[in-house]
Amino acid sequence: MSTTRAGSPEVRRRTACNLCEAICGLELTLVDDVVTGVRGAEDDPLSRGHVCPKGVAIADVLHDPDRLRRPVRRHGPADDPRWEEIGWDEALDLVADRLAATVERHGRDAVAVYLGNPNVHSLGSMTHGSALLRTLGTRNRFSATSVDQLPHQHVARLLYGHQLLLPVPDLDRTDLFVVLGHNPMVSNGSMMTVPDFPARLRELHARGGRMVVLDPRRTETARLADEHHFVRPGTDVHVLLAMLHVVLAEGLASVPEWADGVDRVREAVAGHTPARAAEASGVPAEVVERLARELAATPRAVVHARMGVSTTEFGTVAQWAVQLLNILTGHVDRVGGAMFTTPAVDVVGRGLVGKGHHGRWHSRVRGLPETGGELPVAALREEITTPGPGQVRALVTSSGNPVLSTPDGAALDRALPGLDFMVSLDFYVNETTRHADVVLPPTSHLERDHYDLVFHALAVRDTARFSPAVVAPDRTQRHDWQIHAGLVRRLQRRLGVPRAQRLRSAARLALSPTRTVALLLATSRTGVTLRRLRRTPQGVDLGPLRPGRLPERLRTSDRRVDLAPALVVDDLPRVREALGSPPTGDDGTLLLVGRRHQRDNNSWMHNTPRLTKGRARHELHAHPDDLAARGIADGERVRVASRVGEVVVEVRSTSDMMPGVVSLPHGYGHGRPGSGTTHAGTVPGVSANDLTDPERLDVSGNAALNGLPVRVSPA
Ligand SMILES: Nc1nc2c(c(=O)[nH]1)N[C@H]1C(S)=C(S)[C@@H](COP(=O)(O)OP(=O)(O)OC[C@H]3O[C@@H](n4cnc5c(=O)[nH]c(N)nc54)[C@H](O)[C@@H]3O)O[C@H]1N2
Ligand SMILES: Nc1nc2c(c(=O)[nH]1)N[C@H]1C(S)=C(S)[C@@H](COP(=O)(O)OP(=O)(O)OC[C@H]3O[C@@H](n4cnc5c(=O)[nH]c(N)nc54)[C@H](O)[C@@H]3O)O[C@H]1N2
Ligand code: SF4
Ligand SMILES: [Mo]
Repeated sequence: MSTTRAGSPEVRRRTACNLCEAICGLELTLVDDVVTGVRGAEDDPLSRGHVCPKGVAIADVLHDPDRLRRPVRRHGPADDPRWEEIGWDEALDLVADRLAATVERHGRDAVAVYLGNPNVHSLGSMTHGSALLRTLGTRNRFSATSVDQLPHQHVARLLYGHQLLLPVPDLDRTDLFVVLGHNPMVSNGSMMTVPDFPARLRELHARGGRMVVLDPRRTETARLADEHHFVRPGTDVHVLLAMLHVVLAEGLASVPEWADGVDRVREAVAGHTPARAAEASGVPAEVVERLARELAATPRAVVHARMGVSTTEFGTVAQWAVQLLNILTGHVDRVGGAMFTTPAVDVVGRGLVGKGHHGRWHSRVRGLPETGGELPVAALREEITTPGPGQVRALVTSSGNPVLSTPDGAALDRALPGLDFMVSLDFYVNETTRHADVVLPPTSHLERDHYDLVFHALAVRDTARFSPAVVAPDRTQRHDWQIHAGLVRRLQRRLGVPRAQRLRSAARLALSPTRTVALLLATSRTGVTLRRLRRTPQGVDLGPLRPGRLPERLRTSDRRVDLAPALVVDDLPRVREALGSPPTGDDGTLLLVGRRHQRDNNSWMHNTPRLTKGRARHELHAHPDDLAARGIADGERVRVASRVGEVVVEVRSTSDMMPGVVSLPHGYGHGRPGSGTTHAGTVPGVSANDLTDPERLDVSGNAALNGLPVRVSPA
């Protein structure tokens, strides 16, 4: 780095990467507070030295001149804004005034909130974020959860009694790993914190284990699999139900003593034969049968399904079927199967996160049920644009970019200027926050302490690690939690919250996230304290996942698992209807799926040239036969059109795609004017969510982003 003074001493600091669920331990070198090197921490008991290109680029955010350090207020339209820096008090007062005025004039539901993905990666947002939601008291709460893992949470509550109580694959000891709609070689695992997936996969193979992948694309993970089968998008549900059918019909099931209702399951899957599943999915019946038998016959085996399965029209039934397959083949709560973690801070056991619920209220326009207190984000746009009592007039976004990340983002983009007021907590002006009247930027990752409350609880090994801030922010900056505290204090006063209650809440909010973690650890049964973590910056190893936690670990009222919850079984007629009419037509439609790349991070790491250089990777991938049938050559620009919109993008011909399926990554489409990042605006690409359809939902309210019918033609 040229800005450093020659001769300044080099210092070493530890941190943890918070960019994805893998939470790798990192070793940084710094000269004069400038990060000059990033390495994976070899002695980290969880990540064991792993680091990926994004982790190497983590300091690019810290040093990015485009990153906001102080609040800004927009003058002029979002397409051609002039941003004025203002002071924190002025900004927080202004935001509180406008939000309170909206509540007074139009009611609490007139303020909507959207929480994006990095929210769960920020300790301060985790400890201090819920106070703002409580203070606003709106039912119009949305988050990235409903374009992601909502079916997992829905099923976790229905089966195990808590939305975050999910068994994690015991990847380090399993001998058969069946993976559907998941590409951990690129994504580094999800709903399964697994840094260093490549090494863990090598170890699996070294002990004679096997990995089987079902995916409509021959992915980076599929290439390393012992078996890969193309599956038609949206049809995994049929494969999984047929596997369940085989397990039950062939007497391969063992029902744990803590589970009830297997007869209702048997009845529910009766018609789901491998032959019918094969017809719908393209996965041969022989494979479906064999996989079911192998799963039952292998003592250490586990099924895991992620984005490609969750974000389909049957995400909930499919994730339920995954859990049931693991349970009924004797692999839940067992070594080498899927087990519950024992985190040092047990957010589930200690009730720090609620159990969840469903259908307590419904969205105003479409009548969609809430799940876990959130409405489907696919309904956000219509709640803003449909007039009437309860219409959304103001919006708070925090660490998100729904214009690029939620279905029909283009329509949301058009709707946002119609709001009376918008505020965003974010350190970038992005495609969404460019619409905000005020942007409140928190400190970035390396400027604040971190303890991971969420991902230790989902990790393939029990560990705990505390990472103090690497560099001190300048005094005019604010942490996420301080912004939350400042907003809550001001809003409470304006909304007439009684003084006694305000004082109680002020005392709670004055406690820093680190103090909160220290207190939580002080009463942890694992013996981990903040002091010990400070002395052990690489992290404390609490050992492999432990079997035999059930039924004690269950949070259901009777400490039992109902295998056939009504909210799942009631959706089966819809599945059977789909089984009769597989999704691809002879009408020339192709099915669109998503794709991630090792150097992309959803929509927001595109401002760092280090990650965007090299061969472009935003193209539509399509099978050569599908292109030939349409007279399209490799590299040409094509028009991709769905029910809701169209984009024009370069195409790449590859037999890695299943015929009839095309793939486009999300998180691109930075060409919109007014976004404040210089480099991201030059990265080509279009937004996949200008195509995705807000009407396509799972019963949980999760968006069916994958398996979208599109037409592809020469541009
Ligand atoms: N490098 C990188 N890593 C990331 C992220 C990132 O943006 N970049 N994002 C992080 C986040 S927020 C998350 S949630 C995780 C997600 O991590 P993953 O679950 O691994 O997500 P994807 O890479 O989108 O993989 C989904 C796979 O599903 C396949 N697929 C699509 N439709 C279907 C279907 O109907 N059936 C089946 N069987 N497969 C289907 C796609 O081809 C794709 O290979 O990744 C995290 N890690
Ligand atoms: N078609 C399609 N759409 C998808 C997906 C897909 O596979 N296909 N994947 C979905 C998934 S899994 C996800 S998680 C979503 C992600 O979608 P979102 O959560 O809506 O957005 P991100 O792209 O993660 O943008 C995160 C924003 O948070 C800011 N940020 C980063 N760190 C912090 C912080 O500590 N504090 C604050 N206040 N802000 C911060 C960044 O600057 C950035 O602007 O996209 C979803 N959309
Ligand atoms: S795998 Fe995830 S946590 Fe690890 S370095 Fe890469 S982005 Fe960071
Ligand atoms: Mo995600």
